[in-house]
Amino acid sequence: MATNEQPLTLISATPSPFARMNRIALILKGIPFELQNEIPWQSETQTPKYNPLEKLPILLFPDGRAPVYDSAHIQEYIARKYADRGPKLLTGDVDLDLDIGQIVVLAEGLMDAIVLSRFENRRGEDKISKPWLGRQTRKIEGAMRAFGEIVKARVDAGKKYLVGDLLTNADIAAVCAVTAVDFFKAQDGWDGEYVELAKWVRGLEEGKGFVETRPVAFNITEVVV
Ligand SMILES: N[C@@H](CCC(=O)N[C@@H](CS)C(=O)NCC(=O)O)C(=O)O
Repeated sequence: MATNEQPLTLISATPSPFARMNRIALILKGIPFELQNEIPWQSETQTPKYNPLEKLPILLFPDGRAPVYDSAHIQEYIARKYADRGPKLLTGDVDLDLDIGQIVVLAEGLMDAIVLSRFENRRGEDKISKPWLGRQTRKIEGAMRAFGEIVKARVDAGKKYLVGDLLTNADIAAVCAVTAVDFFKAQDGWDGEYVELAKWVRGLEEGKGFVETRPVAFNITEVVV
């Protein structure tokens, strides 16, 4: 690390699996950064100031250039910009990186479905749309089935990681999404159904970057839906 390196700022939320991906990458690469924890659903949040989509994570630069948002976009930037520090997180091979990107997309879709069903559930029994909730549940179950199959195939092949032989953005995204299923209680009994997946996630969760970023609940006091 350059001694005079100014820290980046990551707008984050303590339970956010999206922001967690970026936090893990920054920690693993040893990049100085500060966390600005927000509750993006509350009126006092700074999030809309930096992202018209009003979502976090958002990466702010010390040189004042435009903020960058969307976790996958930030994650790719971290991997490319700091390719010479810590684990590479991308392979540099176009086809393997396509596989990594696909797993990141699957993880993001799973996390989106968890967030949507969580808020649908908060609407109150008389307002919940059962078909909408069912749609999100199908996505969650489908993504978990896919992760179960992906991980089983890799474990059966004697591989520790999802793509190639080193830790990548695919592993980080998968762990963040699957642990969010647990944290938000989005699918009961998945760990009994996908035993290899549960074991694989538990193993990575003990590593540097993962331990420090385990999700922590926050308290939304305003009505969101
Ligand atoms: N596609 C976005 C999704 C991020 C996202 O949904 N973040 C949540 C917090 S976990 C958020 O800020 N939601 C506020 C909103 O949707 O208005 C990303 O990957 O960064």
